[in-house]
Amino acid sequence: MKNKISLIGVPMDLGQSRRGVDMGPSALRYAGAIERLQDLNYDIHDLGDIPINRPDKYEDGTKLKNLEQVIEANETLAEMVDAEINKGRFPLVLGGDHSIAIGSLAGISKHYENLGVIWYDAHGDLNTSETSPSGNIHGMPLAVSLGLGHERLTNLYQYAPKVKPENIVIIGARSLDPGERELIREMGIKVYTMHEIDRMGMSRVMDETIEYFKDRTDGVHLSLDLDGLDPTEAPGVGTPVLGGMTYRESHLAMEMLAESDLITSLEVVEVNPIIDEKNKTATLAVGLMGSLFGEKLK
Ligand code: Z70
Ligand code: MN
Ligand code: MN
Ligand code: MN
Repeated sequence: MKNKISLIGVPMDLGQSRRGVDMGPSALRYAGAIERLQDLNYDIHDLGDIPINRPDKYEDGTKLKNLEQVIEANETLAEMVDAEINKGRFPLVLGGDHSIAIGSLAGISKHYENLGVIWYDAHGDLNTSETSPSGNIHGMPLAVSLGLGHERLTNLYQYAPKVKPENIVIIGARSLDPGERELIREMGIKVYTMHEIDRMGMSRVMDETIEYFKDRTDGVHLSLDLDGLDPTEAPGVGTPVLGGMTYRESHLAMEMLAESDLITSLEVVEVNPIIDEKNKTATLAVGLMGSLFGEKLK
């Protein structure tokens, strides 16, 4: 892992309908994100939070919600991430709802021939404008990055696609819409559902994931959606889904990724302090960042 990290906050909640995820960057900062990494001797450059324009009226219904604002925020983010990688720094993006992965991946992927993506999430986020049951853009970023969906999203930062289906591993899925299942089948996307995690154990899931990425990718982006964890341990998320990955499984996953030295960028998304219990979820997220960045007990 590079020892220079650039931190970018994206206080945006417009990719879905529940307010509060826009406070994610504050909650993660308050939980000690920067100090945690400084204690591990990283050189952290905090670029602050990017400005987000709110719509005059929050959109609802099932068409793409707040499309203009989501595009604008993601364009800004893509430029910033791109610039930080050019300076030789590791981009760490704090969200915000998961629609910000569109901008992260747009800024990151042009630096790689074969960017691997680990999608740690209860959801597949593989909906398109056609298959989305909600119109929430946070349910679409992985499809968008594959080049599927609204043209202004897929072509953000003027290139598409950002990732290849064979370079994606989804971990923790337990809430997939019919259109998403079809896409997973059609494209042969590798998914470890909760069923597989239960059967195989997280240790083997991560061994396989690391082995899978080792030779085929030249960088790996970890997209960490806190709703991948069980809501008893991570209650402060917009869309809690029962039966998720535990605190211990998640720490093990991060520690194994740290050992593998494969991860080249990270985003932490969907922390909603409004519905959290005393910042429990942000604190958990910061702990996971500690493990990912090499924290050891001895
Ligand atoms: C559903 C949709 C989603 C995150 C919820 C939910 C998607 N599949 N993604 N929370 N992070 O509306 O597309
Ligand atoms: Mn997600
Ligand atoms: Mn999710
Ligand atoms: Mn740890």
